[in-house]
Amino acid sequence: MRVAALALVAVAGCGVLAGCGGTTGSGGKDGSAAAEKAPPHIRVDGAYLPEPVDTGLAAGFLTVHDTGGGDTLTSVTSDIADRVTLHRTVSGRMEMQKSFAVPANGSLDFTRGGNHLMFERLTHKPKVGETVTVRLNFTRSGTVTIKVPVRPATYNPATGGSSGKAEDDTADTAGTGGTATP
Ligand SMILES: [Cu+2]
Repeated sequence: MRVAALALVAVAGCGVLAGCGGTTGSGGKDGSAAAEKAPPHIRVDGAYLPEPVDTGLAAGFLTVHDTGGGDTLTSVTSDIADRVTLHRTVSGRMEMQKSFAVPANGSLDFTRGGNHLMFERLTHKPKVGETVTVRLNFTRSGTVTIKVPVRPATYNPATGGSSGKAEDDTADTAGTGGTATP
């Protein structure tokens, strides 16, 4: 079930990126010029949105992978929210960010207890089993549209399931160098 969802996300990402297997073959051997113009390769996986308690707020988690020259995530939009903001967590407190860098050949993680997307003023309360369309806007790669599955509120991506006790602390170990989750 989780595998299928991830595959769906990967396909959705590729559909938007012209360079994702689509146009790379057209230039043949045009060497350096083509390489210079090739867009940075952004891939998003592991995306999920825990079912929120109401229509006020929902969080979103995902990982952005870069296999190009690095990029910057500058904004996010979604059909289900008036606006989507980018947050990081510092010493247990959320701070809104204007942008997030995606390191070259590295990844940018949004995980529980760390960075996250914040969906504000939802059009409706998304339910488990739904998918939410989310558009990620990058400085170099342009807009990457993904389908984000809605998961149970206690969903744990490490196990692929949801447990009664949410282990938020452990989820942070894969994260972004934050050490201060209380
Ligand atoms: Cu937040």
